[in-house]
Amino acid sequence: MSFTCLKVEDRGAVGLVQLHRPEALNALNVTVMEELVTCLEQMDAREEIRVIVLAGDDRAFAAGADIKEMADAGHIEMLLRNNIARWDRVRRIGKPIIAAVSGFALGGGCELAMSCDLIVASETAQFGQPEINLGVIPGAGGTQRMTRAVGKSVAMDMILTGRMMSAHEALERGLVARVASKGTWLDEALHLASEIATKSPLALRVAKEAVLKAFETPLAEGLEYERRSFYMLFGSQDQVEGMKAFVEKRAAKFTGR
Ligand code: DAK
Repeated sequence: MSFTCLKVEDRGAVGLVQLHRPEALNALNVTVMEELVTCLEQMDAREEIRVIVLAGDDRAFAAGADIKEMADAGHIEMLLRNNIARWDRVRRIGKPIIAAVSGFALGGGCELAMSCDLIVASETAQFGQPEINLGVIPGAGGTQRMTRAVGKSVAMDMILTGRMMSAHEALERGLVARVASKGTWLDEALHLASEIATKSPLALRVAKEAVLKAFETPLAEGLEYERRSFYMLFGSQDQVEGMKAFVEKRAAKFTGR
């Protein structure tokens, strides 16, 4: 399938997906979201792709859901559009997704970045949940994921004022994993993705699931889940190869089996 609002390419084992609607700062209208989830699902299904990088451009990751598209919608229409179903599909992608954020990541854009597994930010990145200025609240996880990422007090500060958070503050608060310089943000994200792509695809998938479990289960249940997942990987060729390679002092070659 070809996409009108995405630029997509393979970089070895890394699938690079770039939102491409620059005239609207990559605002997430129905077309962008539908293309995005379709593309992510396609990459998830391709064995040769091991890690996905989701990016925007220098100026914006995404400045939110498309306000012009929502402005005249009523309650029932919003319900019937069922956009939330698309967001749920992002959540079900099994491969690691790195959000590479430069410029604005606002509203749904910030929520999209937080739906990814980790964020690499350009020093120019600005995160925010400005929905309060539009008379609404975040609708795709902002109140939940922001709170888990930065804690209640800072999340309240962001969501009740609609203020923006700089990349450095986001790093300090734990919202992003790494900050890169203005000219290198995408390369840094791709480099990190390539490094992760050398690991066992099975172990990556299971590790992602286990970390995400931490948000949804009590500790004892999460520990039990982790233990079962750990044992399960001893049924994989990748575990045999990984440990054998260590003993033989060579780099492991993981196949995902
Ligand atoms: N929607 C539509 N168009 C947008 C946009 C947006 N979110 N953000 C920017 N644009 C458009 C502008 O209208 C402008 O288009 P033209 O007027 O030139 O045609 C163009 O992008 C360039 O923007 P500006 O001229 O405003 O550029 P500036 O550098 O002056 O300002 C800005 C940049 C990012 C500060 C400003 O554009 C801005 O405040 N944008 C809105 C940010 C915002 O409020 N974002 C939150 C949107 S609400 C849901 C799930 C999620 C959501 C909703 C439902 N469901 C599951 C149902 C999420 C909601 C949101 O994200």
